[in-house]
Amino acid sequence: MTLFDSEARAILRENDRGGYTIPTDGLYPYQWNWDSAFAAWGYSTFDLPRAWQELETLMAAQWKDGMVPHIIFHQSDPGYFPGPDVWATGQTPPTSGISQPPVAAIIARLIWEVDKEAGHEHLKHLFPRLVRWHRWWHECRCTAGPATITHPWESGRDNCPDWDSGMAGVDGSGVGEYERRDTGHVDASMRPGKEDYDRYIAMVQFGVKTGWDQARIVAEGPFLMADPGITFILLRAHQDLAVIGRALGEDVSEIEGWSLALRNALPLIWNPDLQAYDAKNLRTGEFAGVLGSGAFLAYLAEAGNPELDKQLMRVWDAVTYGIPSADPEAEIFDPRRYWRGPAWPVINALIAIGLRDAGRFDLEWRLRSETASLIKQHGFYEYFDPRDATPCGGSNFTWTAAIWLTWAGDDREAAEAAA
Ligand code: 2M8
Repeated sequence: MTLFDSEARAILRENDRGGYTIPTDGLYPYQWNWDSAFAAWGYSTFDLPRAWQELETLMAAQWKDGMVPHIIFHQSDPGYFPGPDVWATGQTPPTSGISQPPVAAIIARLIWEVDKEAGHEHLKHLFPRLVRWHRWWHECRCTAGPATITHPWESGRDNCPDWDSGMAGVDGSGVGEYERRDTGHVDASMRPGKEDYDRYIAMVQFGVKTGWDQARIVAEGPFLMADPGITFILLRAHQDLAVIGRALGEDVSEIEGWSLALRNALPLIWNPDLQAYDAKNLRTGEFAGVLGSGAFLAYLAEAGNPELDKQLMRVWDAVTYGIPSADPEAEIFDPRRYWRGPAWPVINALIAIGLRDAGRFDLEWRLRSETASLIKQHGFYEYFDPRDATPCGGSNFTWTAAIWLTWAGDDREAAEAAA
């Protein structure tokens, strides 16, 4: 075990709040949906029972309609805004009113593969819950074909240029006074602007006004965009959930049906002008017209193609470290601002799973060594400037530690030398 491995483990332990793990102390003091799934993957390298517990705590917050919320506010913390009183969802424990990228089934399968026998009972417990969540995605968010989001925060790639066109249609002028907390923890130049926050809060206030009626939010809400990132994650997650179901002897035909429907919808998010998958504003019918890292999650769902390969190599070769979250050759590129340019180790790990599955080991290795280099130079930060590795956002970050333990820290050369 290297020093980095022990440091990564220590970060998970320090961020453990008893059954759930926060992303980082201060900036994000609650349980976040996909962060928690990545934490579980990290624990699976040294504490399997704790890995399963993390997923179980997450799924225990599932709503009656099947949605698994993006934040679970186990205990109140004035250091984060917007907190449970702003979301006002009436859930116990309090939660937010939107979801987040459904990586849990992908990660449940990975953890189960570490020890299938030990995982069997846990999977039996999780499977029906995951099926209900995936059904929620299919019925509440995939009605137009691809997966859609009702708030940029639902995408997990919150401040991406992908959402600019949808954000432009949101009126944030009447949200009233509020005090942001994020800029008290992190340099404001690395976070979204005030106008962005006004709009984020306007969308939350709309949800509250409908009593979090998801059908109304989709039909009438201020923001609705098709998200390539979630589409590919959900597609991969459907496939992995079907694998889990088959292993448990369950009938998986419904899941296979969701999977097929989603794959058939992929042409709807292919933008021929961009020569890539693209987000689409479903309120106007227009493509976002910007290349973001969500497009490259196609590799996770075996949906890559030669045109996308060209785009991948163009944006990747334009920087030094990993896949940038926005196109470095586009005007909107902002290399240190949250999701508008930086490289995110966690997104690199997801893309890498797809590259590895497709046998593209050289690309996977390049992505892994560049990601490892970011962490080795500066530690377990939330995101990094892809040109010069400047660490950005929160430190001692759970998902960065987790992907170090599960992927980035794997030293292929040492393993080859030892073999
Ligand atoms: C970021 O999002 C939260 C809102 O959900 C925020 O900025 O306050 C995103 O990077 C999101 O993907 C992530 O899950 C969360 C916690 O790491 O932080």
